[in-house]
Amino acid sequence: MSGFKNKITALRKHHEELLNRKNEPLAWGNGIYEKYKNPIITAEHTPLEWRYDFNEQDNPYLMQRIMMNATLNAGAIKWQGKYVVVVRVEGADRKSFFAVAESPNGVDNFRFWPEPITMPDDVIPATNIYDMRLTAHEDGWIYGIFCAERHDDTCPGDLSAATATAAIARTRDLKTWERLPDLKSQSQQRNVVLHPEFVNGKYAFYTRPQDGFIDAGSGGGIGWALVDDITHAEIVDEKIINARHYHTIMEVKNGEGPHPIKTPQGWLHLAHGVRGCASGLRYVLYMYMTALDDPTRVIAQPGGYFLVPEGDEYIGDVMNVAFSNGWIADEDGRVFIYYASSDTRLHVATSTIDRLVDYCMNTPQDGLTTTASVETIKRLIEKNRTTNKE
Ligand code: M1P
Repeated sequence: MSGFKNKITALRKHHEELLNRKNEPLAWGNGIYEKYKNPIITAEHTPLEWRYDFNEQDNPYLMQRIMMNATLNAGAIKWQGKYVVVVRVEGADRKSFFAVAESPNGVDNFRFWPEPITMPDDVIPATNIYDMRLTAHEDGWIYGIFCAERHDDTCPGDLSAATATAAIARTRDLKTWERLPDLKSQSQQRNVVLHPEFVNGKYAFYTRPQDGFIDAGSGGGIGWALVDDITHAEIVDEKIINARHYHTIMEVKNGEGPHPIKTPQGWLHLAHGVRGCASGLRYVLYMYMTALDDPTRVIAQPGGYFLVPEGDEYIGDVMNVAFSNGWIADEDGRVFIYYASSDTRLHVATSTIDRLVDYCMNTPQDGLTTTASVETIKRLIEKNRTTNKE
């Protein structure tokens, strides 16, 4: 065999070993969920055919002709018995695109489908698209809501001025997508999520109004808006249902993660919160619950964060970021939480509906001051003192 062919064989073997690598839960977690030893999808997991030209004449050095930078922020859905994620893949050219990967068990052996998604661009074309939230809606469609980024042409001299808009697409098979007009809104929008059920006969959106492309500014938190016609979706009335607060994990920004999971006790929400510090913005995940009869009424809000970047997760393209826009609730009560670390790679954490509801209902709220936090700790100490006497 020629040297070139040997190189290809070795490359394919190395890639297969990565794709077939078994994952295992880490010991000594927090009791709320288990994190896993390996990230589930990295840039190296992308198919070799996307990156290499295998023609010896054209690529004698077997170089990567197209490099991939990151695999992050994935929407998720259980589809035909498989754990399926719609990954934000980012090339070395900084353009993100969507690609489907599937696993038989949700924690390892993820493989990309042969080609990335071709997302129709027949509305106002976008420069970049990312962070899809998947919703299997009760109307029968699977919707993908994602951010469409365009240059802000009102700032002609500023090459980093951009706008964020919620784009809407739908599919029946995750392969062919129909693009609908973007969500119309007075403000810029990112982290928009479609609720899975009709509310008062209307489509319901979790929103995140923001003053600029980066700054949430006066857009007080996670919002909620009802829409009559999803084929011409427009926010007419928007109310904030999960507000930001001074000196909390969501002081600077927050945003809904995947669509909430329905449980007998209420809707279970996963979201991200952002605070500023000397090393920049820190993105962490948090949870809350809302009432079944009114998904805008918060019934539980555990204080502080739920999941943060730890160890190697801290390091990456955008440091100190945990972000999630996909989870899967299995029929047996298990929950697979897909989160990205530092805008670089995708991980899974596993838990159950029961544990997550317990976490939400029984974790003390943020008292918003040091005094309140110390009182909360002392109450637990006292409870344990009493418990130990029995
Ligand atoms: O870089 C961290 C995250 O920043 C954005 O989130 P937000 O709109 O809340 O600031 C998004 O671009 C997200 O993709 C990214 O992970």
